[in-house]
Amino acid sequence: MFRMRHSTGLEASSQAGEFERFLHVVNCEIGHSGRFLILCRLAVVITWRLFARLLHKMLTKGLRIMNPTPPPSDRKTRPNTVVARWRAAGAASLLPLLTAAGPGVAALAAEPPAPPNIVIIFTDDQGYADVGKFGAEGFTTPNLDRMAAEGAIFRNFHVAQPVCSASRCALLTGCYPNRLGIHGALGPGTKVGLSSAEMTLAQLVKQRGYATAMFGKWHLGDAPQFMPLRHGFDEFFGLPLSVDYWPGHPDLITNFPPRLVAIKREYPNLPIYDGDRKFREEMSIDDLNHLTTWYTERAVKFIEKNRSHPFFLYVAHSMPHMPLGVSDKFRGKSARGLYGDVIEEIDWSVGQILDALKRHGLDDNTWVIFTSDNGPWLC
Ligand SMILES: [Ca+2]
Repeated sequence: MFRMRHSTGLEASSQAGEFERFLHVVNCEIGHSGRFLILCRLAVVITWRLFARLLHKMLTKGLRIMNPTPPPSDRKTRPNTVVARWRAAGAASLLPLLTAAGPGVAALAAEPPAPPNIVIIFTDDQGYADVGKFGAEGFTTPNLDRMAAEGAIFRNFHVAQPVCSASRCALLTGCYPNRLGIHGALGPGTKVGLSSAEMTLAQLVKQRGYATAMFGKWHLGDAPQFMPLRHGFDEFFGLPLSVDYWPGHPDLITNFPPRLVAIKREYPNLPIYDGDRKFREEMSIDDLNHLTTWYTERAVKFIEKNRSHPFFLYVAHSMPHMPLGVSDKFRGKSARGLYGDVIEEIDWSVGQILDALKRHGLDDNTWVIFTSDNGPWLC
């Protein structure tokens, strides 16, 4: 299944078109327990292969019978597929639904179903117990809890590496990140990034007529050739890196050892991008506090714009990675301080996205997957 190829850096390559190992592991070593969580509206925590098989069956078999870009007018009249109705199965496990996906689609070959929209909500360093369903104290996550109640929870589940860039590389390419030369967390000005030889999830679904967007933290290379618009995303708003690669880091003076402060003060400006242009040359503390709101607003607009068109939306929150930022809507609201406020704002963001899907009648034909990239660093 896995053809090993030794490659590094810009020349790194893989057989990314092999969908068998696509969309993998979304892992959450969340919380002190060191265990993993995934949650989706139909809340799914997945092992690689299960999810890869689902997408494989849907997109390489099921969608083969469809028009690549079904006319909007046809979309509402088409019956949902078995897969499209998986949400209605409530807390049923994903496996039987995956098994049913292939035959279900094939049986409807005479009348092609609408392809499902895909939403992946990816948090940065969120812990296992940082969701109400998993025992959070001092703050609440009603929207995530609702996803857990209506969907499925997968607790045993792994990522390729417990660190930002490598985990994202694995998610978007389906490849072990070391095979692609992506190790750990890439710093500013790195000469290594996601190779153009790779096929990302965005590029894959674009072949089937999906609109694609990414809002949030990229962290797969900050040079122009590595950025999201070069890897299948129609839209991008967010940061090229983690929020701590920032000379304006507000905690530098009080919380960091002098040696580390000296290193971070030498970082170049941390810009915010809108597409391939800079929305900000240098992020400010006020910007940091608005990131979650901005990502959410963009996500909702993207859903509205593509409500009659299949889409893939990847929301990669910069939070709750340090330094923390939260809008005034949530600042001081939780009993767990700034961290609790930040998680409550992320939960609000999830609710905004779910509400947008429901408002436009898309919630029965959209997969929503929520997970953290690697688990907490505030141990
Ligand atoms: Ca991370």
